[in-house]
Amino acid sequence: MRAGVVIKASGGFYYVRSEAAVYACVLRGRLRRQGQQVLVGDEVEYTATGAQSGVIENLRPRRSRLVRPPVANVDRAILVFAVRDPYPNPLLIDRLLIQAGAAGVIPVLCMNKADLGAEKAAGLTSVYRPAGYAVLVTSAKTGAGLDALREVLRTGVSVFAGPSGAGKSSLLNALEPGLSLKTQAVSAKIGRGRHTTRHVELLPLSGGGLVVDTPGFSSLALPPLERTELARFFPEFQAYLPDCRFTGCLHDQEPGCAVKQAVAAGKISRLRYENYLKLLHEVIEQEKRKYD
Ligand SMILES: Nc1nc2c(ncn2[C@@H]2O[C@H](COP(=O)(O)OP(=O)(O)OP(=O)(O)O)[C@@H](O)[C@H]2O)c(=O)[nH]1
Ligand SMILES: [Mg+2]
Ligand SMILES: [Zn+2]
Repeated sequence: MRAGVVIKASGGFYYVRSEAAVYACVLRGRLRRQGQQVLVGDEVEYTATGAQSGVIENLRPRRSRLVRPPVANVDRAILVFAVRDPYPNPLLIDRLLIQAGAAGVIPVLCMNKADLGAEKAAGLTSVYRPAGYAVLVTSAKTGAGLDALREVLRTGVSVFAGPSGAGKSSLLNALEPGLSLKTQAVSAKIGRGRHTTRHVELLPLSGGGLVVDTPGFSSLALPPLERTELARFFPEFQAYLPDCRFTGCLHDQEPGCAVKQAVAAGKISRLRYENYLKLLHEVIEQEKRKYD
């Protein structure tokens, strides 16, 4: 039996890619009867029934699973924000970083449209790199930073996410002109692009790696978290957590909080800490709703 990856599902067929060829496969009846769900990104075993057709016999265990977009075995999330048009919202950046972390996916921040504001890109880089994140600065327009991005994407499966109009599809087109993904100018009136990207598909890059383009969004809820878990998703807090006076410290109003001391000493970005507090209160509200 051969092995491959499902790159697309459409019209009852699963398109399985294996050794640079693509097979339109159906599910073996046994799997269908079991109600087996097959996701884009699933690694499957199949038998070929023709040069371009086959039958899926087995699913390999999933390493991870994203709910939105629904993709299995994602290795990393490329979180694309523009330095402007639209302006980046740091709270949305932090939400996406937490969601990636909670889903077991490695986040890579990509500050795009650097041609429109190098200082803004540098400013955000100086917040997020010391916090422990990989940050790329790119321009789909000038090609700046694309080699570094290509290098990051070279292995495994990467999902592009971020607000509408940030340039996700443009970056992918610049990396791989053959993709011809639809892009759309950011509407001056509403300050953000219309959603131009729809179905989920893994796109192979000629330099290696599979990528998923997704439609942008402007707001996002946190995954269900306990209030005490949130700080775990702030890598730069980790070194200080053992020094808080109280176990279960939420790093809010508690005395003897080592995180707050680190913020006061300039060792943790105030922007990140303030976002932490906003998200903490959101998590607490969410918990209350759950137990009401
Ligand atoms: N100046 C400049 N413009 C860019 C850059 N990247 C993308 N754009 C423009 O920004 C607009 C939106 O780009 P898209 O690639 O469609 O954005 P997207 O993130 O895919 O948007 P959705 O699919 O709606 O989520 C287009 O008009 C692009 O030409 C860049 O690096 N610099
Ligand atoms: Mg797009
Ligand atoms: Zn604390």
